Amino acid sequence: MFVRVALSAFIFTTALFTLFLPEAHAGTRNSHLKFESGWIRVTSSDHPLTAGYITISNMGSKDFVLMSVSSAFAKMVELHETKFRNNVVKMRELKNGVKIPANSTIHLKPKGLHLMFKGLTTTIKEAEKYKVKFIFMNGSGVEVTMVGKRVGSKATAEKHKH
Ligand SMILES: [Cu+2]
Repeated sequence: MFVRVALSAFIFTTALFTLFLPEAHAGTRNSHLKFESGWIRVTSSDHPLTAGYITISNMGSKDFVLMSVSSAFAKMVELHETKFRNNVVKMRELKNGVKIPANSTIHLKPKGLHLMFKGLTTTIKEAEKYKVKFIFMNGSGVEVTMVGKRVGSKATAEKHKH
């Protein structure tokens, strides 16, 4: 009986840990980072690109720089920022990465910072899960599960062109 309770408590703790820190195995250098609400805009078949969004918190005392992102379902993933000028949307690739200062949170969200998945090899479907790897300047990587989501009006989606 005791063993059973202890075991389920262990499983519960492990599940919680996994939920908050996707790669929080003992000794992982990335245990200071938390990834939340990651999602990818759904696509119709044959569509070659889409955008992804996520919230990343750095709970450590050192800055992190997100350098690159990769996934099995896209040939290339770029870090982009969106700027509006005279109602025209402009995209810029952030080749030097995105800084996540110590004790702060960054939000990749529509009309702001985002991930640009290019050369999609699959259709992004609603509620489906996709694994995406985030690589930081110190060489560490974290695999995060992101979910396909349908959001916004058609007009918004069509503005997202490159
Ligand atoms: Cu973009």
